[in-house]
Amino acid sequence: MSIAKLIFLGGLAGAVFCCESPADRVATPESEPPTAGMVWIESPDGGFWMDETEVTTAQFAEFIAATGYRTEADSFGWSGVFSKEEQAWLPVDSANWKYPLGPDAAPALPAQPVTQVSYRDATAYARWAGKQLPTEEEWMQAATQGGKHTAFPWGSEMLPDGEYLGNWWQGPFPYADEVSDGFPGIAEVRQFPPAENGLYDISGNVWEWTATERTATKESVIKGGSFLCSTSYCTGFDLQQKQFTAKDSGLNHLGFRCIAK
Ligand SMILES: [Ca+2]
Repeated sequence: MSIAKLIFLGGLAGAVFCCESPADRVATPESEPPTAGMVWIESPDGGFWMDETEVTTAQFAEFIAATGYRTEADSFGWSGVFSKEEQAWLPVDSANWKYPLGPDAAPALPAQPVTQVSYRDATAYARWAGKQLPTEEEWMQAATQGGKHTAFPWGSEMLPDGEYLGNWWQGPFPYADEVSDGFPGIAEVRQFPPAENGLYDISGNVWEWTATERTATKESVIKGGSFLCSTSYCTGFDLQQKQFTAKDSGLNHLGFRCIAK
């Protein structure tokens, strides 16, 4: 299985949305971030604010209500959902940010990370919020605590003292999830302790879009892994891992968080 191999039909959501640009703001540790719930990340070129959690369904709903933005999944009329029964990614009609598993399943909880958002959707949200997506390098700067911990936000051990500190898949993917971390699927944000710099869920739960592109294919780098990542497959929750995903992909294990400079 490779999420990058999913074929998502072309076409752009013809949405119009409000455009608040970061403008002239220059972020410093003493400055006010554009919204509450952001943490300061030191970096060699001056630092930036970063959302302490992945953008939630409730936050994305505010954006939709304020702008009338139409996501690419809504425009296409379907989106990608992983089926444990089929052990494959399937196109599901009317799956979207509000109903990430499709209209016949439960809606997303307000405190879940929003999913079924394309790169365009994520950047539209970010612009509306006066923010932007992090580059892969910025994401890594934040996730590794300034390079101190290169494998996991908390250090080099996957399970310090045997404890799960992120939401992923235990056991052989995609056959059996042993749910040793307590979450059989997506989890609401803040279910695990934050990293030293205050970021939650930077490893696991949902993959996160970055602003970095693989030039040859125009795909975007995604980071952090998800509840579908296991040591038997992609190990995406290891900070050194990444995947490349088509920009118009909507998937029920892919979300984002923003930064502000
Ligand atoms: Ca899990």
